[in-house]
Amino acid sequence: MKRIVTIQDFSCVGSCSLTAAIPVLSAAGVECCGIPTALLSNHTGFPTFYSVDLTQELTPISEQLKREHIDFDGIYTGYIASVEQIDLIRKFIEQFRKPGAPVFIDPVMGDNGKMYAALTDDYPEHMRKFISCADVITPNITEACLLTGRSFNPCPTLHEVKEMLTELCNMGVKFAVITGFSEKGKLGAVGCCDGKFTECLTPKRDVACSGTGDVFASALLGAVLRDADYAQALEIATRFTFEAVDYTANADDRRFYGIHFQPVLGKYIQMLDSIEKRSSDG
Ligand code: PXL
Repeated sequence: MKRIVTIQDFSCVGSCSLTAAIPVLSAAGVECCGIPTALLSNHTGFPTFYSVDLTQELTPISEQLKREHIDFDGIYTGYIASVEQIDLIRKFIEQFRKPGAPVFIDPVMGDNGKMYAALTDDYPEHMRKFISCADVITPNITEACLLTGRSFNPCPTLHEVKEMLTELCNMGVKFAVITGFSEKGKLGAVGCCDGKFTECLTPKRDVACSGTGDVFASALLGAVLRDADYAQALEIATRFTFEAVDYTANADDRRFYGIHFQPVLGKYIQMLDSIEKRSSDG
């Protein structure tokens, strides 16, 4: 069984970050260890939140894991609470990275043209440097604009998205993916690896729920760890995220704060099983 480590916050309520990554990667059959960067009562999209910063805990935890010779088949970062934490996590990656084990950075910074409330103005510049150590990154449109130094455009054309992807790959990333691209009433993700583009669009639902990007990134990593190629992984992550958003849009008990991905995890497992079937059939 593969074992990865994900470094991001634990938001008690909100179906995001660790509470999305751990179940999704577990459904992929991967042991998902979690190092929390902060403990929050609820994510920062709510009008108020209570937060405990865990910056001081990151180094002792990583030293302890080294002492026990624990290693990982992948490293995945999500919401990082400060620029100081970005530097500590870069060191963690340098120490724990191993050949063939992907480094996934989801550069969680904002959405709908706005940075998340708790992040500082110098954060995008630090994130821009940080992503150069990643194999895979998964910004949304807002984050891609921040990383490439563009002003926010909510509806970029496919051509503009491809330009941003090319710039992101030129920063050192192997597979760059931009989520939340929409065209002709459809919504999905576009990726670029070695100058080749891949995309998957699904019907658009009129619902915005937190955790969607975290579910997508976790599902993409799960598929890569199940030996999907990047294009297959992008398709599975997009289709699974659509199933979760669709379920959320139709749920009677829908609350504004979180994606209901849990009821459709079974569909994700089926999609992953089909990768192995496709490769054994062909
Ligand atoms: O889902 C992204 C996310 C993760 N973690 C925290 C957040 C957000 C988005 O608001 O506030 C703490």
